[in-house]
Parts: sequence; structure tokens; C-alpha cells
Amino acid sequence: MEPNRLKEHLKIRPLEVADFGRGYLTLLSQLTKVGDVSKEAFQKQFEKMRSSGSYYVTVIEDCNTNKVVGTATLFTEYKMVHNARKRGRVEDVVVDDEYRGQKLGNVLIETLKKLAVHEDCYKLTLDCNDEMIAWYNRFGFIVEPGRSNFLTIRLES
Ligand code: 16G
Repeated sequence: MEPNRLKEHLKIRPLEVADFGRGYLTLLSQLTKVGDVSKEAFQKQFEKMRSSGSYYVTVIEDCNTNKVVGTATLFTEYKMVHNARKRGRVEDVVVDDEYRGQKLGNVLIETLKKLAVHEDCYKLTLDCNDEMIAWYNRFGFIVEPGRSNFLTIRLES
């Protein structure tokens, strides 16, 4: 589905600092623990992400309710390997419970894939809960043979 196939009242666009007030963090809390992020902390982090030039935080807003109802982020990591190109990572994909089944996730992922090609990424990766693997398979993400792992150390205190 192309981004322009979204229903009229749904708009896909980059994250704005005003999305703090449009429920962006509440939406993320449907994915994982957000913690206590003040408006000031949000603004600071937003500015760091924006000025780095490496983050493409994409949201879908319902213009009828002025709420952010879907989001996905492309993070691009500079590499020396592969002719000093970039690796893209898909992060923080979430669609509001009440908007599931409208293919908003498809629009977000297809948009990030195009963006990653445009940004000259040589590959695009993600990690997710095992039960989501089949969903991501639909977009071409696969578990590469011999690499069916994702290693983590939790550094949170
Ligand atoms: C999933 C997300 C990742 C997110 C993490 C949060 C996708 C494709 N993956 O792995 O982006 O940061 O969950 O889980 O959306 P955590 O709180 O356990 O780190």
C-alpha cells in the first residue's frame, strides 16, 4: 500500500516536537516501558535526534483527533564496511490498538524501506518479539541462515 492510500484524515509525516502533546509517548507505551519523560526531556532528545541527521522518526496522525496513532523510526548508522555506506535499523514500530487492521503498519514499513534505499543503506535490519517475525517476513525481512540471534545485555539500573 502506498502512503497516499491512507484514509483522508490520516497523515504520515516526520515527528514534530508538538507530538509530545499529541500522545506520541502514550503510543510508544503500547510497545514498551517509556518511563517518566518530561516535556523538557522530550524536547532535548528530539533536538539531539534531529540535529544528528540519522533519525527518521515517522508518525501517522489522525487529523480528526490530533492524535499520533502510528509510528516507526529509521535509524541510519554510518559504516566503513560495504564501501563506507550505511546500515538502516527499523525501530519502535507501533500502531495504536484502536487502529489495528487498517494496514497502517504496512504504510510505515514500506515508507521506511523506501527511505532506507534513498539514504543509500546497504541493509535494513530490525529485532522484534518472535511472534512478530511472520509479520515482518511479509515485507522481505528474513532470518538469515546462521544468524538467528539477537544478543542483549540490559544496562538499566
Ligand atoms: C522491539 C522494537 C524496538 C524497541 C524494543 C523495545 C521494532 C521493530 N522493534 O524490539 O525498536 O526499541 O522492542 O523493547 O519495533 P525493550 O524495551 O525491551 O528494549
